[in-house]
Amino acid sequence: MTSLKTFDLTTDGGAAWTVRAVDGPVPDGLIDRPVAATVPGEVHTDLLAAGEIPDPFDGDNESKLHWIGRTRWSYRTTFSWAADGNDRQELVAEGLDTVATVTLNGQEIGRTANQHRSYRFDVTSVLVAGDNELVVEFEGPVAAAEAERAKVGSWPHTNLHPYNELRKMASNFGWDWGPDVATAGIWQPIRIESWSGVRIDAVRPLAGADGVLNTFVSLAWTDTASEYATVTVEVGGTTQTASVKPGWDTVVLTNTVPEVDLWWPRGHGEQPLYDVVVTLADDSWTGRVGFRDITVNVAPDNDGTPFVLSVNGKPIYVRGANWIPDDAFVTRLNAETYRTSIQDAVDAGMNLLRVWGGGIYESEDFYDVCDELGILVWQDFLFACAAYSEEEPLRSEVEAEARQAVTRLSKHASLAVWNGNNENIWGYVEWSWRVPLAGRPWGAGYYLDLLPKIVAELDPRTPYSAGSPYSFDQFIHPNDERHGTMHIWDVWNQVDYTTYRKYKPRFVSEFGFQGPPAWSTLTSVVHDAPLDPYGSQMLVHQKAFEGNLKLERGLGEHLPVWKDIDDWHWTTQLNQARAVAYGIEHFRSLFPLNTGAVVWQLNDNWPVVSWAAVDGHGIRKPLWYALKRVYADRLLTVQPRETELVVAAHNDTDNAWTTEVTVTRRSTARDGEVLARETFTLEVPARSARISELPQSVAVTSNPTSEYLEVRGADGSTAHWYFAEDTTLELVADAYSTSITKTDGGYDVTVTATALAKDLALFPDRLDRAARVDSCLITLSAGETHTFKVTGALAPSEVGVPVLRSANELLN
Ligand code: BMA
Repeated sequence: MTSLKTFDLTTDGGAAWTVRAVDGPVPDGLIDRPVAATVPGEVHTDLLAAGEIPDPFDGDNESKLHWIGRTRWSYRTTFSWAADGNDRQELVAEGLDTVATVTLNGQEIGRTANQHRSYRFDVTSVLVAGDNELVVEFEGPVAAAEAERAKVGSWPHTNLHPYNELRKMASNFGWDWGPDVATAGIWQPIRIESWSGVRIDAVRPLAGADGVLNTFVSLAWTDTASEYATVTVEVGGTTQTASVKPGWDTVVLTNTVPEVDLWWPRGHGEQPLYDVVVTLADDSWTGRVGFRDITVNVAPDNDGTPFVLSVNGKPIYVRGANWIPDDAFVTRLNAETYRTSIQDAVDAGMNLLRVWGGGIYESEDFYDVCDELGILVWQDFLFACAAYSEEEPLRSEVEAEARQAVTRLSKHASLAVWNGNNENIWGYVEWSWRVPLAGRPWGAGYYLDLLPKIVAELDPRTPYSAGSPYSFDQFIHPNDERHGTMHIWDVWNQVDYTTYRKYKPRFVSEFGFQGPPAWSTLTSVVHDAPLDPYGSQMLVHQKAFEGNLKLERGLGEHLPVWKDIDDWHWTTQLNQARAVAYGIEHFRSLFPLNTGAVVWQLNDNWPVVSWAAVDGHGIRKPLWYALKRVYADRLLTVQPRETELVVAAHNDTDNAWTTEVTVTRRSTARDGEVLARETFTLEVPARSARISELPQSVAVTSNPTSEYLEVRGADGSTAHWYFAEDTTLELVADAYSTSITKTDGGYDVTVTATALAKDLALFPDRLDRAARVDSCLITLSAGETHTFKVTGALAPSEVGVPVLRSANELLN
């Protein structure tokens, strides 16, 4: 006999929770006073909802709320439970953040110290019929991390707090783009499971391109269970059944789906998904799989070490972005917010997101959307920019969390890479850790031994990489451009973005450049008067080391230093977009030597000046539009080679690309006189690149500051080349005229150029926070027209600088 009943203890399930500050640097009147709480949730959002604290994102509130991370918090609920005849009752906590003591009816039933795993406590002898009281008391996370450091020793880390002492999301303690809002709470569902006999403990359905699904079902039995259990797996019209002897903990069932439809990343095919249903008496499990094979080829070649991701045997050029937790308060995220943010990647032409190691093992919602939309996921294990103890108690926590994460996520069709850590191997090699480490282990045992073994055991169909960056050889510098994955951070931190062209990287898994969020996003939280990059609230929302300095130095010869705050905003947004696009055009021009670019970073977790393409309010920055252009399936770009100029064309589609290309050398002056013109037929086979040398007639000029190249494919593909940086380019100040017409729900803003108009951009959110526009960074030659489609309110008389911008007026 098997029976399983679930008793939901979340707020959604009807349980009423409170949270109370137990002790710590708590403001007057709050100590010991219960406040209504949401479960799953976290203390910051509870205090915010109760009106006990102001918005942590606003102004300079962040530092005023640091006491929360040093306070002990107690979550409490009471519930009535009726005996149901089952033998065993267990409290299942899917996620507790982080150092907690769990007490039921006054009796301690467990202690936890890992946000990244779930817990199951036997409460059979503690639960009573009638009223029960459940209390989960959390240590202040900052205090707990410091206490752990005092106890077991210090390991090198970046940023302020010793986040690497605890298994808790690193960026919750603050990062160079994120607020320090170290929090506590019951961040995942919590329930009581009451059962007899046998139940399903975990399911790992691993599907391959051969149509075979191997489903590993773990079972849990009570001591008295004596009857065989029947496990059934159904998928794609096939059914397999096994009869399992009491006490057996794992059974594997193999279903073969005939004529299976393969899952592909977007741009390479469809994303068929198959429901898997596992049943065992009245317990069941459902999930979805996609049938596909994924490999990463890192076998040395004559150029070094490639990093080629292949799906179903077909190499994939990776056009990706790094993903950080999508809200500093992750419990506010849901299926809808994930879908919106992942759509930002899809609409920009991306096919991969890298879930960065300072965040979380992403949610089912995240992976479900990626499975459906064909976005490959590279999941880091949660180690970032630090050394980590390999001793107890951390070691066992790492193993437990890794086993759970791999078990939970291995089913997803989109899961493409497990990666050991973010920059820790690089850190060991270059960041002066060896003196403070004094010979102690620092995490290599996880990345090179424990984690690959766990992946090989539980998810052998998914490739493993020891770190990012990594050269796939212990004796080669982990960030060597010739080998494996590379992070390019000298651009932004030290050198001009033209340095991107000095590299010939096999695969770039991080590179990026900062810019401010949308004006409406910025001014909703920064209230300095007057607004200034160095204003006190602005500096709260610029976390990067010497960030303002790097924004200014990053202008190089490209753009002039701003005259006022409006120009600051536009100039730095524009420079960010150009810098990253410059890098990607170069990387793609190296195909097939280069096999991927993963930009830092797609998203933000609050309103901030950062590397993100989409800001904390979900507004697409100019960078996002630049990414959409350079991540197009077919990219046309002009690149310098040794001594000549070439047109580099990368055709990342399954069809040959044939088009007439016209290259015109024109004047930047009014009417844009045509000085030379050449036409050639571009033929690029499927998934290939072609380099075409440009004829001297167009490639050479004796007037670099007043001429440019316009490259147009008959199929609409476009590229431009400038012989001089904007700071010396002779751009006409009033290079366009504007006309505005009302549409359903918005306006059409049509711009007509009378001379070269560079990087036209419209920012309707400056007039109406809710207004959005469909395009950005449009370059027009004299006579050309572009219509910006705006949804939202607009006062036509206000559509001028700073709402409508181009590079032209920055220079005049
Ligand atoms: C990389 C990332 C993050 C960081 C980013 C920007 O090192 O891995 O740690 O936020 O650079 O500095």
